[in-house]
Amino acid sequence: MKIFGFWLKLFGIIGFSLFHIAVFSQDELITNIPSRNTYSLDGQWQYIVDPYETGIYDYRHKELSQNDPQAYWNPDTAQNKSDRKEYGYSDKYVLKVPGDWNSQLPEFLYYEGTLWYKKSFDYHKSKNANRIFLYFGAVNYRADVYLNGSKLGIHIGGFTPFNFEVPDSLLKEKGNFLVIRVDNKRSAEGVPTLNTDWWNYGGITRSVKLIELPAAAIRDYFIQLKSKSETKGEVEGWVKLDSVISGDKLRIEIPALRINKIFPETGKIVAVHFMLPPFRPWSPENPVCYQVVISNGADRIEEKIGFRTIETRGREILLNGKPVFLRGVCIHEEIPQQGRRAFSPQDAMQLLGWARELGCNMVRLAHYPHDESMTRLADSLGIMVWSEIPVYWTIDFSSAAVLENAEKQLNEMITRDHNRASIMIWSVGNETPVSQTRTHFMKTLVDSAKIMDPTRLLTAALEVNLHANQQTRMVDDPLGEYLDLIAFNEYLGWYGGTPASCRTANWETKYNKPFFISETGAGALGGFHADSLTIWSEEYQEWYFREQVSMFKRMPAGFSGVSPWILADFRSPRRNNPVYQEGWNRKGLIDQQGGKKKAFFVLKQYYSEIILTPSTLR
Ligand code: GCB
Repeated sequence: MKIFGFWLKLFGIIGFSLFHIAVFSQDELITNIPSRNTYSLDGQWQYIVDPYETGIYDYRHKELSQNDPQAYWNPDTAQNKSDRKEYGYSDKYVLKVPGDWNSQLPEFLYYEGTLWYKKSFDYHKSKNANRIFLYFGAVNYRADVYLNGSKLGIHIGGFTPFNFEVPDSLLKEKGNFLVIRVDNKRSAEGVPTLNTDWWNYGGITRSVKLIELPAAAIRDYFIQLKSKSETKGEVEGWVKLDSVISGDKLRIEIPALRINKIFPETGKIVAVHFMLPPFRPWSPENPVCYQVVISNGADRIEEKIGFRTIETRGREILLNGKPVFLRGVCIHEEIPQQGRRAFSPQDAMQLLGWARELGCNMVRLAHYPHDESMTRLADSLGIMVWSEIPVYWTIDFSSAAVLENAEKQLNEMITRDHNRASIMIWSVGNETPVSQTRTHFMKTLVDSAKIMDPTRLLTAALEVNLHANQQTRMVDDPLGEYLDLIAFNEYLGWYGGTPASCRTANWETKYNKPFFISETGAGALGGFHADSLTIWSEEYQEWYFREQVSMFKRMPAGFSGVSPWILADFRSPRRNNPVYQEGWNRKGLIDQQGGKKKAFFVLKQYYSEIILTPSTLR
């Protein structure tokens, strides 16, 4: 009966995906790219910067037709000496992919608009390849994709992957050209919207690849322990095939656990259900990931999966059945020393390496899904992850199109990472202002996420209200009703009061659930020293965290962790103090040059005390 319920939910997911294919025109996501046969299109791409969008609109601002010779997706070489071409791609103008454009050329630092990318390539299809897909790790914000002059589709949303099937007839052995129109203009109906506190890095920010799939490919799979610890090693999930070959069987092997299970391919979705023998659960102390091989007659996928349970019981979070305290930190996807988007395994190593030095067992990847190299590295380092969609501040909660966009980004985030052991928490947004419309919007996202992945905790970073008694800070956002973890941002002693305010503050949540401080922080310019009352000094920030830590130690039952804001300074156009900020949010525990500020060590000390004597918690 339970399996039947699961199937119903699954059909819901498929219905959802098909609906989105119709609207957004890209294909269902291919997962586990590292295990696929791929051809990289990373490297130098030619570009045209096009603030007036001449590549797509004529002088009456009418859209150019598909084969208009002035459209920037068509061949850009003049046909004869009289041919008037008012655009062209050239090696004089190149950008690196992956990478944001803002950090690559000084004149692009503030650019928000349309930029066209072009890559020429030859391609020889391998013998076993049946279908070819073009895969993007992420493009911020809107991508219109054209191959050899034909439009493959569009994608909206700057931080999630997408792929398009490439028709056989379109791809040639020699002389292909791929053109991407990238538009990162902010808009009121965007997710995120006009207003954020981070840099709007534009461009093809993550890798681009051709992916070869066999017929009957294994498109995606969900192989996870059921969420409750009492289930003791029960794996329940599914494998999604592109097509079914009659009589074919699906095999799942976990060699180290001597698992070798066969499932009949009765349809494109194969339900899988089996028990693990005694196994070593994944945990931050022991991040064991098992090699899992999924195969059928046509395809073979290798994956590393860690098995663990995460759940709540009353006011506690339980990892593998035992209470856990999340020693976290928030991270933006940015390398401060270079003021650019992070995108590579080396970048992930720098950021998660810093988090580890701080003593973290958890990171909050703010405020959007980060590159897959982050979550894969978190799996192997044993760092628990909170992953979030950019439903941030004042997006248009009344719009059905905005909700559809947010749901699609949620779907892509979860689909890409639903086999990562490190991911413990999906977040559907940050500091969204309470109203009935907003709560309905957010609940819709929570409900969808629960269907897509019933095994992880659901949350959103909420705000706190000062109680009528002026001392108690109350978390009573109605959205809390639907969340597993009550998370809130507090900046007591920065946005209001001094750090001394922490001494008398009391915290309460109206929900009998674990609670988590998803942000707290103060700005300090690295290297600026003064007495602790001087704002922007490292000493002020140090004092702020000292007071915060004393306050954490007297938090009521249910306090389950904290992720201070933020690991490192990051660019933000909202931060315009000409002496201390200069376009940077300075709440980093690490400064723009990669130097650790004094506050880093306050937090490190707190975390090391928790590791040694968990009773410090209260
Ligand atoms: C917040 C936001 C975060 C900001 C931060 C700040 O509450 O969630 O995105 O950057 O405060 O520095 O004010």
